[in-house]
Amino acid sequence: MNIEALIFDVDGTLADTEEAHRIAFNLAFERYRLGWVWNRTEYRELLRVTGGKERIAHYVQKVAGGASERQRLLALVPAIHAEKTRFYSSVVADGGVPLREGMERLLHEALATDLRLAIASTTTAVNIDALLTATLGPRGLDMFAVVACGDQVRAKKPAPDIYRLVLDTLGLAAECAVAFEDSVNGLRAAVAAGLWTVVTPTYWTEGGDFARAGLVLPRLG
Ligand code: XBP
Ligand code: MG
Repeated sequence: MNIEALIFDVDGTLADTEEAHRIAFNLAFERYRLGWVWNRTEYRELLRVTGGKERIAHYVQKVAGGASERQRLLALVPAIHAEKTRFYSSVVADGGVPLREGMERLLHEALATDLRLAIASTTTAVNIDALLTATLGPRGLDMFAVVACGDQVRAKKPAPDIYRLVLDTLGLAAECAVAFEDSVNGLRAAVAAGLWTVVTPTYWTEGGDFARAGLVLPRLG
């Protein structure tokens, strides 16, 4: 089978974004006077939970003092996450987060050889729009035939749903595409969807079990 499309994860793969996410989470927690601060060590652990809303809810379960406080905080999660997304997308829109080394060249070379590009991410659409526009210009989003992300699927990574949605939308069998990921959760999702996967770990994901990757590289540059 010929490869007809490249499917990219966003956070950690297209760009090393998690420090910017971490700072945005902490700014939102401060805005809501929660007294929470996620340091790098704790955030690295929390990244095992994919999805920002799910990550905050997971943290609430750990720190809530009792049932009523837990319910009160869980009810606040969507608003806290919306505030976090405002902070994060404004930093990215201002050019605060570059693409990872070699990524822009790969994207342009792939398009030049008539491969289609797609995105399969857990983050929110507004974050992806901000990143692609800030790093690839006003037509950046148009480089991708499919952008599948966030709450478009019920089950987030490591479930294969987001990759299956991309393949279905592209009208391709898994054998006709290659996935690019940075994390164990992302690799599990791509492999479960039948995709041969390249993994380029970051500080946040290095040391994971990438045995089922087709190829593990420190970077694409
Ligand atoms: C990584 C994630 C996301 C980000 C935070 O997504 O799990 O939750 O950490 O972004 P990817 P949100 O699949 O692109 O690696 O707060 O928007 O979820
Ligand atoms: Mg990722």
